[in-house]
Amino acid sequence: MGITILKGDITRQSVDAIVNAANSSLLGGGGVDGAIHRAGGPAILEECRALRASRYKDGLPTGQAVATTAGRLDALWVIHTVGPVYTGAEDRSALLASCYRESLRVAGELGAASVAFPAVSAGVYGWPADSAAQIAVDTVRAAATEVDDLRFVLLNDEVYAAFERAMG
Ligand code: AR6
Repeated sequence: MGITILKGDITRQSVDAIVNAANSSLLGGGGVDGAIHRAGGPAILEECRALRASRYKDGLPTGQAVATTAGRLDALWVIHTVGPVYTGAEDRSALLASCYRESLRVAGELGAASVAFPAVSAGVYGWPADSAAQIAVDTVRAAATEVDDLRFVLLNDEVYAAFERAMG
């Protein structure tokens, strides 16, 4: 698998699947979630609502992932995952790692060969950039996956620099 890091807006990527740093409601929000729904259009929210009415009545649990259409994005699917909110009081690293593993598992089920990831939890959810980047890079490197083109697409300069360090 090739792993690359890119600076910019993930909604501009042309890939099989774009991963969304969602919240458990699956009904949208700010940050990358807002950008994906805005750029992809209402078809994504429609499928999210259907998921809430069926498989995820209580919302998508933290650390899990689920796919929908990508609407008008230049992708086939959006894979929604819910990162943990950062807290110094408890180590939630395993949940953050799970977001990457589960997103790759879903990508594998879909047959996605190229996947773009944002820095899950590194925005509104407050995860320190270096730690978020290290967990992301270590987890995807360790994953058994069919995905052969994996891109981290990072809007924030500080987060991009953290991923550069984590890539080594
Ligand atoms: N392309 C790439 N990265 C982006 C983009 C973009 N268009 N927009 C923001 N980022 P966040 P979280 C970066 O807050 O921390 C939402 O309201 C951003 O700079 O989007 O997991 C959800 O609904 C940061 O580095 O996600 C949840 O309620 C990274 O994406 C909550 O925020 C993640 O920041 C999730 O918080």
